[in-house]
Amino acid sequence: MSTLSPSELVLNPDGSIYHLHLRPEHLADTIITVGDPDRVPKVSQYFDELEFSTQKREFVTHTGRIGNKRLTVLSTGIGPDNIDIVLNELDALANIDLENRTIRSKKRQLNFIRVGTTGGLQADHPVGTLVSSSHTIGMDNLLHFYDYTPEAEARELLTAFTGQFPELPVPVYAGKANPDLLNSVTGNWAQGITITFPGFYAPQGRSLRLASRISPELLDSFADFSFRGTRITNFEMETSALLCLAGMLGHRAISCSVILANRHDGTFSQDSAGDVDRLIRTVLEQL
Ligand code: R1P
Repeated sequence: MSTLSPSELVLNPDGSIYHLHLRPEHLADTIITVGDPDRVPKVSQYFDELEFSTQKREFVTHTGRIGNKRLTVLSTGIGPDNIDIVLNELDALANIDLENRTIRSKKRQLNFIRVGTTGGLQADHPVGTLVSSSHTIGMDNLLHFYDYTPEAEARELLTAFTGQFPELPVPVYAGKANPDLLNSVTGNWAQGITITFPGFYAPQGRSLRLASRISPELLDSFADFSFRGTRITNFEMETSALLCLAGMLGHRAISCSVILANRHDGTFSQDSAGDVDRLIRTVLEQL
């Protein structure tokens, strides 16, 4: 059996995985990912018991229990590049024997639930709307570095999207949420396609002092796209990487967000802390 070299599988002197600073026993099967490190205690405040916490760089981790359910909540920081680190390192904790540096034959499946903030696209989704992502379109480049073969429905979505928008400035990819996990978030959610961008400013059409090469008109016209009756609901910076990498690794993932900004009417939430807290409580109740 081949072993992973120290340069490939990088461990800290205490045996923890390099960036996240976690050992296998610190990881629950269900992992809530949040962008903001300060959002981790805002989730774990609802735990009945906190058993472990640590931080390295922007990666803050709390593991604990609500009732009998063991949960890990972990901050990823901003962007798909960080999701690359988080997904690979958490999967290594679950599915690689770190002492022998070998991949385990029996695989452990993890559940990932992103709890994030987002920009809404549709007129009927005001700030404060909760969104679950049924599908994702990646305008970031992360999955182009992997041998990613989307399933048939994601391929159809990609064909439809690139057919309607042939002048996109970058190559894109598509993926979908795990349907079983997606069905567990029910009730007052808007469900739709999430577009993930590799930046907050020019990639999402914002121009402060530097002009964006992606026109606001093109971004606005994404609101008119629909795939099998499902519209594009929101823009953010992690979902494509999370859903697609989790699927490739045999894990289950969904992305849940609250709309803090709405592109259609130019509004921003007057109570972002309250909106995020409502998202957290809704997800924890429905898990
Ligand atoms: C940008 O402000 C950040 O907020 C959104 C975006 O995806 C990006 O990470 O999500 P989080 O609030 O979860 O970080």
